[in-house]
Amino acid sequence: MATNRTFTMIKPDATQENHIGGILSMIEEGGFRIVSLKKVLLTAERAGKFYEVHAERPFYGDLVKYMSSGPIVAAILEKDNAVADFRTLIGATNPAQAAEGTIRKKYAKSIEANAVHGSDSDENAKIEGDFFFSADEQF
Ligand code: DGI
Repeated sequence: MATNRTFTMIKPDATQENHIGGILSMIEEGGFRIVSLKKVLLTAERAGKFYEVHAERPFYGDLVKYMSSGPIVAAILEKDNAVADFRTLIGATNPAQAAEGTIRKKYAKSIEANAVHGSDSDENAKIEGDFFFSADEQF
């Protein structure tokens, strides 16, 4: 498994407010190469499957509803130390705690509508990338 890749989604709030280009620019300027890219409208069922690990959390229902409320942009990204460096670039889950210069500081509206997703491990990056992209779309 490649350890120099991570997976991201630009979430519905950010796509609806025309921040796709701004966020992709921050990603590329942060040194990441875009390996795979697509815009998708998730059904509630697909969103629920993606966030299955959070199924027991109290916010799961709201999260699934939100993530299927509008299109998202899914992408696989490549860079040395991709998972950790991308978590640094996106900032804290809660934008009130996100550092200056991070994507969430600039674009997130709330802890739920927080503009972007970033994988939390190499293993999850692979699982999440494969959730959206077939092998011939990962190059
Ligand atoms: O890896 P992160 O996206 O930073 O955070 P996470 O894996 O802990 O949670 C996944 C998503 O779930 C997060 O991006 C937004 C949502 N979430 C997390 N904590 C809360 C939450 N949503 C609500 N409404 N309330 C929470 O406390």
